[in-house]
Amino acid sequence: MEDEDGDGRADCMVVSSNGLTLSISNDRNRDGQYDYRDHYLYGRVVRSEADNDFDGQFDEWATFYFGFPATVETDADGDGRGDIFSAYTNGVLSYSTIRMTTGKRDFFTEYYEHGIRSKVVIQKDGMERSLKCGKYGQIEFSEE
Ligand SMILES: [Ca+2]
Ligand SMILES: [Ca+2]
Ligand SMILES: [Ca+2]
Repeated sequence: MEDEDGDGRADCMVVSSNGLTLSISNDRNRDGQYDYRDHYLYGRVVRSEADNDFDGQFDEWATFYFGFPATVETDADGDGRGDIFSAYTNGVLSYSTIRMTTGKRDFFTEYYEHGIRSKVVIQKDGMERSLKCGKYGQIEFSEE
């Protein structure tokens, strides 16, 4: 336990076993509750969770592959379940899926190539619509 600002409360907690770090928790806004945690495997971060609005509930979960982000899931509406799921390839965003509030099975997925949005797929009421993107990632609404 460490208390960097000297207020008597721990701001950082390291959990380790046999000399290997298992997790590090941080209290970034110093309110006495941990709001960021990294999980380690053989000395590398493999997973993290964050409470970015500091309400005591984690709202962002990430996985890492060789130090690069692999997936990030975000709870945008605060119900404790992820609504935005992003996947990365070699640390570069490859696609991002947003669960729409209109229904359980409605999704909005953006695909990326070399970091630029290349395609948008909308799934709604069991129907799928694909929209192409221009070279700057803008959606082109012209029908194919
Ligand atoms: Ca906190
Ligand atoms: Ca939260
Ligand atoms: Ca949610």
